[in-house]
Amino acid sequence: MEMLPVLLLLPVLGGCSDLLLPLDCSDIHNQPSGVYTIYPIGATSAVQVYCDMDSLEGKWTVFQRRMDGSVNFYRPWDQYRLGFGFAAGEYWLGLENIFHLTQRRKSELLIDMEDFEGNKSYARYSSFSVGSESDGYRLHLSGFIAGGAGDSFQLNGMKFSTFDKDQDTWEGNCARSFVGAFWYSNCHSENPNGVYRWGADDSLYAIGMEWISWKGRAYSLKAISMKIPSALTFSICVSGNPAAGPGVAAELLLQEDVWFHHLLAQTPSSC
Ligand SMILES: *[C@@H]1O[C@H](CO)[C@@H](O)[C@H](O)[C@H]1NC(C)=O
Ligand SMILES: [Ca+2]
Repeated sequence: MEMLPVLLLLPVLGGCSDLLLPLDCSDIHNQPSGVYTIYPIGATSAVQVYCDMDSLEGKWTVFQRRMDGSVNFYRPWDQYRLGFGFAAGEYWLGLENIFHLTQRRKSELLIDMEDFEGNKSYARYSSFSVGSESDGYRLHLSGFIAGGAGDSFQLNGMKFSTFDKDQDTWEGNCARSFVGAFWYSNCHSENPNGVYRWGADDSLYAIGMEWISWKGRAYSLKAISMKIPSALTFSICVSGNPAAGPGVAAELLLQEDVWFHHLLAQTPSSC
């Protein structure tokens, strides 16, 4: 039964060297958590990300990360579209990259959080994707799975807003009023890209890095990161004849009747 996918794959193998490049952290094999280069939109789209290989079942591509307040997240639309920050520290991967990563495969979303006393929790969603720029990078989110933090992220269907591009459903400007950028409605119960405020502080309303179903309005988290997992994939050997030398491994994944495929950078020894 391995023959069918092989036949489907063969016509595209020649001359497609960019198929060797990792599209996301699920293509980084047998490596610890850390910074890696991925190519979410093809060979010219190199971008550094932090790959979290330790949370839950492992291999999560981190697209948003706060941990020490070292990067200013109050930024305009263009920077949220293209990304900013440092993969080893705090960063936003960019809406265009997130759009492409979540178009390629239906994805889960994991949001890990930590307070200033080392307490940790998470929220997880079984279905997450982001629409195209022409659709305002609209959020598609459903399937809440409890992880202690509660379901504050109830913004399915919202477009993304920055202070210079108001696409929220409020008459005011949520990004400007709450000093962040997000899929605001009118306006938020969580503010992962808000101001880094070092814990409990109710002197200014709702501008901190909040997740209110865990810590309420007046607490700004120590750390938060948003990440998408590896897909359900399987590997095959395309030419596994021992007399002809080592085989070439390819990864296939099937989503909504479309085969996605690329060659693996490292061929497993079983090939
Ligand atoms: C951390 O968890 C402990 C035990 O549940 C709790 O008493 C404490 O208030 C928490 N810390 C913060 C900053 O919320
Ligand atoms: Ca508005």
